Amino acid sequence: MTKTFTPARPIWCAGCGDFGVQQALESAMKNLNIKPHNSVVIAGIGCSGSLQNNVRCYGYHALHGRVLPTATGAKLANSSLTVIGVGGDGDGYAIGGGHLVHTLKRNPSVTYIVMNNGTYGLTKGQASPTSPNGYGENNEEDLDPILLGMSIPGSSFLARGYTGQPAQLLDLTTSALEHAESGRGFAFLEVLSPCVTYNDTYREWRTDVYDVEQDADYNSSDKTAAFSRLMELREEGRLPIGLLYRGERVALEQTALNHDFPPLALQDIQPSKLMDKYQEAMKSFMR
Ligand SMILES: Cc1ncc(C[n+]2csc(CCOP(=O)(O)OP(=O)(O)O)c2C)c(N)n1
Ligand code: SF4
Ligand SMILES: [Mg+2]
Repeated sequence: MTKTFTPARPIWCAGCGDFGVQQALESAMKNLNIKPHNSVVIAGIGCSGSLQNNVRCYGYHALHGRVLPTATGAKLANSSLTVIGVGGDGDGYAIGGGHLVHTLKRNPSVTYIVMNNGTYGLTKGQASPTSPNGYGENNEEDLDPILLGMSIPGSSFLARGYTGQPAQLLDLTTSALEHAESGRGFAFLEVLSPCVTYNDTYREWRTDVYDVEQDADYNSSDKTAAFSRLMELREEGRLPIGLLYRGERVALEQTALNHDFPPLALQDIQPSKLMDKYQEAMKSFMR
């Protein structure tokens, strides 16, 4: 039990953006008084996935690309738990891309932070879905996961931060956690988090980012207008950051759970006590 709460030291390269993501997450959890014994960080495979080793709460290293189904299962099993998914662009948008679509659609009250560095850092720099056309041998256009989220009617919280703007990143991380904590659904926060070893984008992202919070005309609660503006910004080669969309949708745990019973994790499910029910169920299958 003690070991569960003993964070390890980060193993990232000096200057990796992921340090900033961890800093923002830890500060936001502290500011919101989220307790270690009531929170879990579920991580994907990649450099970014090692974040769960470093944070003082429960941690789980999921199968590659399976952060979101694991996180959704944890939330449904114990809806009072703070569930935070973290991972990289390869984990979340390539092998895990289908799960992102369905989680945006289902809207469980889980926070998901993707450290987007436009590369597979851990495996030494192959192209990911967010790598630009021309990165290495990549000749495909890149995916914009925020625009993907905007196109899904069930999505309720979409934001993008940048590790080069740490104060805003802390605000966005706090807002994302608050959205999920208040049972309003899935909070998707993509963070531009440069890989200084295989794809050092600090210089270009510093000039490409466009902070919608400095734009008085940007309305993050009007999905249609926001979607259209984000498309325009993309065509202009800009990278929008800030709170990009927040709306009201019913959260998955409100509809998927039977609220007459406590959450599964809090029920007494000792197999020995359930033997009669088990045998009864087995008999019904044999009829
Ligand atoms: C099933 C499976 N396929 C491929 C791999 C190899 N692999 C390990 S991490 C990774 C991608 C990591 O990229 P990303 O999620 O962007 O994380 P980063 O290291 O950039 O933070 C891949 C393809 C694996 N571990 N398991
Ligand atoms: S290889 Fe890149 S993503 Fe991985 S720790 Fe180093 S800088 Fe970070
Ligand atoms: Mg990556």
